[in-house]
Amino acid sequence: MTGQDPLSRNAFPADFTWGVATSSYQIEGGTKEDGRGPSIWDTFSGTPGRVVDGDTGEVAVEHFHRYEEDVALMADLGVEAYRFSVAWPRVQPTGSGPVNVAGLDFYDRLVDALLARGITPWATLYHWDLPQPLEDAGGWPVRATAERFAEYAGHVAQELGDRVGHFITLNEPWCSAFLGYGSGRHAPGRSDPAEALAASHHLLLGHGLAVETIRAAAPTAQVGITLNLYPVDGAHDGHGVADAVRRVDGLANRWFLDPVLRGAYPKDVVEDVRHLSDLSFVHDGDLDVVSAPLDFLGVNYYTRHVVAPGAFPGTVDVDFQGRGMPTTAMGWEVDPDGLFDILTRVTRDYGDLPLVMTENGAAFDDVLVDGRVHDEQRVEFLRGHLDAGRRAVEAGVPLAGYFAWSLMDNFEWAEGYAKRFGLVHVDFRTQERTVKDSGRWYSEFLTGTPY
Ligand code: IFM
Repeated sequence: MTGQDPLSRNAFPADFTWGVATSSYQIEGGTKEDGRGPSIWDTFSGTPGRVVDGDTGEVAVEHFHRYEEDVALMADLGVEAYRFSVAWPRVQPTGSGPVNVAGLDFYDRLVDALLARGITPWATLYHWDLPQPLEDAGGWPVRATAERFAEYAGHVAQELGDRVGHFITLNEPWCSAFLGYGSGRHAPGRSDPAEALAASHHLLLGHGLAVETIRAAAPTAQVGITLNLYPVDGAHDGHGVADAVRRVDGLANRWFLDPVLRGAYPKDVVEDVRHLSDLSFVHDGDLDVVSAPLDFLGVNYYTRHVVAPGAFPGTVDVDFQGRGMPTTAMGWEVDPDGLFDILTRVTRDYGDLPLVMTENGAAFDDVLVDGRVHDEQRVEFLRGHLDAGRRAVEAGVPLAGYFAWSLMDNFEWAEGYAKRFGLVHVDFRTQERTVKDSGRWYSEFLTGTPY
């Protein structure tokens, strides 16, 4: 960072939260330790053909055993908050019933280690690792899963709520519902649009019920949900484009924002999906539960969607297009302005709820040479997106925090270990951690001194 660089943490509110994020299945490993039960991701990744190279989270980056080293690394970097997720199958190996004390103890130790280093813990309760027995009983398309989730969330809040002040119920329910039960690209790998819609509602119902159990167990905690949001633009002005934009925005953004923040599903999307489902799984009173008041909204931002009508005019087919802009290793266009657009849009359309960027980051094809990773593209990505965040604050968005995704390279779901998102490089053979140039940059941005 140079003296002339206008981007500085001083451009953000003084009490802004600065952190890094991870999730349980992506980093922990130790999938059979201390009584942890199987999750849908153990089953899915253990099924040939589901994940690139047959990778699984069985070992991941051994955070389960190396958490103290990882917490020390965060402290060295000057990170002030850590967003991690709790693995439900560690806490309740079958997804219901009594707490597995040994499993929950892991998070006790982690939280204590964070606090000892002055790092504020933010706990996400569901980042996609549903206990397999609950999937066997029907999974998220079944209403009872929402009730089980709320019970589990209450147990965790009861145990950690004396030290954890921020709970996030769900991470990216769009992915759980539509990738898990719609496209089948994620666990549990089912492809049924009606089930995906039912899953989306039961995830949101589980969120609302969990807000109640968390608040009962930890009355002073701040509670929120994290959504993956995208600005949606038309590829051109041609016929049908505006409707493609409306439909994609409807399912990607409004299908989650509206029930949580307005207590209703968007009417136009209800019409769009009527041929797939009559939505009879939405019971009277559900939306009051789903729209329980929150303390913040978590926003994960990676890119913008640019759409046009698909090859079959008159159908719901939509074509996602590129604009020839630089992309990350995931093929996602790097578009910091999209972050400004989505943050200002949420505030304009949904009011002044504090927003927290709970994930933002990029995969690139990093190379480790002589103990360094010169990931200049990721440095530019962070700089550009933080500057977009700064502009959003200037424009009046009540932005309260930023968590870089991710602390370290990890298991990138269906992409296995082929995509690296970390500020810290991990040698997946030796588990050696090496801070990348982007981690050094973020550290200097936070602390004002070179790493
Ligand atoms: O790695 C994921 C994370 O688990 C959820 N949000 C997007 C990230 C990058 O794909």
